[in-house]
Amino acid sequence: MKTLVIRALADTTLEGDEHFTVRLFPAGSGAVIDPLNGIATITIRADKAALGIIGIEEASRNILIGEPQGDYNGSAVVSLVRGPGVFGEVLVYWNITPAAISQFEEISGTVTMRDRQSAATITLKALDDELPEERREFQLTLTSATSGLEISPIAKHARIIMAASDNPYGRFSFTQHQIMASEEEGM
Ligand SMILES: [Ca+2]
Ligand SMILES: [Ca+2]
Repeated sequence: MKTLVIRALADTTLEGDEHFTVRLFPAGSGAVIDPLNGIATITIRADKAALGIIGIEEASRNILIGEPQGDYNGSAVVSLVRGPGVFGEVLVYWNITPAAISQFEEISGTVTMRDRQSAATITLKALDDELPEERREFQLTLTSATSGLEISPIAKHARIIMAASDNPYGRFSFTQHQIMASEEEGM
């Protein structure tokens, strides 16, 4: 019995799992390689940081959303970024607090990022009602993620501002539609 040692070299590149095979070849005449056991598969395990760090993109940390009105459908997009490691499929969970179920179509969810995917989005949708409401603030938080995927502590939250809706201060209108004034009267 002979032992063959294969050593992996450390490099500075972030890499995911890598697989390759080692095959035995007969060196001279007479040597016979067992066709069933002549191949070994080798896996170099991914770097520890290969899954990366995930966070909310800086431009998405203040989001304005409102009830659907006219051409606006009531949605807003929160962008997520992952890096420098982008290897492996990962999941990240988010929620909105306070949990106002009547305000958003979804107040929690999961985002999947595939192997080598570095960006993803969460689409929020405000629900329409007839209630006059003042502007309110919510917080979206990345709550947890696949083990090994780190959530950036500085990019964990986004401030969600729900615009005032349905005339919270009442509707103002003129009681008189034509107001006549002349320059002379003011003199
Ligand atoms: Ca409304
Ligand atoms: Ca409303």
